[in-house]
Amino acid sequence: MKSGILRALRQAGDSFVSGQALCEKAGVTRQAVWKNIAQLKDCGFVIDSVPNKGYRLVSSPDKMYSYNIGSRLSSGTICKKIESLEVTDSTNIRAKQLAEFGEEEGTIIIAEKQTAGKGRMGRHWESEPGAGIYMSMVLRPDISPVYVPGITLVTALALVGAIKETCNASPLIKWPNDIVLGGKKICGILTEMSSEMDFINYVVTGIGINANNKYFPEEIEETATSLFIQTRKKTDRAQLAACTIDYFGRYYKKFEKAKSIEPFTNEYNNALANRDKEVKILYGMAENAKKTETGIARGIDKNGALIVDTKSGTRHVLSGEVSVRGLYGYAW
Ligand code: BTX
Repeated sequence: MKSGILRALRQAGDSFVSGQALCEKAGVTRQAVWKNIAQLKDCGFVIDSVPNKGYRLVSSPDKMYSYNIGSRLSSGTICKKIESLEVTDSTNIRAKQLAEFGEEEGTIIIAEKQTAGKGRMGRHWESEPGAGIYMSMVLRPDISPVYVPGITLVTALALVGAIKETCNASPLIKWPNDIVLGGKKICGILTEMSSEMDFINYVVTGIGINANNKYFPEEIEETATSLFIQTRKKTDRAQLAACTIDYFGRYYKKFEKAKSIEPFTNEYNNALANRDKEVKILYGMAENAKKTETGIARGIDKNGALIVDTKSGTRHVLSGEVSVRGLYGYAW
């Protein structure tokens, strides 16, 4: 109900919405509107209430309440439900628990704080409370498990689109699962799946966005950055989260229908930070890579593999096997 009220207020922009109109739009009684408006004000929403005019939304708090995000989603959104948590270990872990119990596609878990945010291969994801966006989506794609890595690639495209639209910045993709701005990492994507040989039980795609972080721990300050550090502007986290969900939904539906990343290869390659740059392929765990090889990254192929021209031939590198580093910095 709060989502419906906020949506009606947002749609009206600077204009007032009468109590009666709010009742009709949100499908609730006058008393329910009054009670929910009071609760929203308690949560930090600034709402003008003027007799005979109605209500007007002045500002929203920087909090990831489900209704703060839900009220900004588009009508065809993939999102069915948002669980908003003050603290959790990892939104991916929580999403996987829910998926195990049959939670439907489109359920989204968002947390203000993660105590055990995860990266790939057991790595840690630094999750400063209240500064970043930490969210995971439960998906049940109708595709073969072999195509699941493509979900990470379309998530990257969604992040590029949403950041461009919301933050007026132009990030690039560091294949396969990072978004970079100013040559440093601002987002990470972690896709996990539970499947049989040829059947997917569920997929969970987790997104971490460094939005309003001002500093990073010493271990990652060379490679990590935030939207705030790069643009000097505070990001409206709820708006960016909603925009990311909607971009993702559109890409994901097309991807599921095509059962391939092929329709997106050009767009992806245009956003690829490593394109035509020298890269180092680290086989196995990046930190303890036993074998490395350098070459020039050319883009992704129709399977989402990175094409790298090396001295000994052209490689099509699959994301599960390797990490890729720029030769001169994190991204290139
Ligand atoms: P990754 O394995 O590619 O990157 C992890 C590495 O990135 C770390 O080892 C560290 O060097 C660096 N790093 C850690 N934290 C940050 C940060 N905040 N910004 C930049 N660099 C960092 C990337 O894995 C996938 C991350 C997904 C995170 C989301 S958050 C919501 C969801 N829940 C969860 O537990 N994980 C996902």
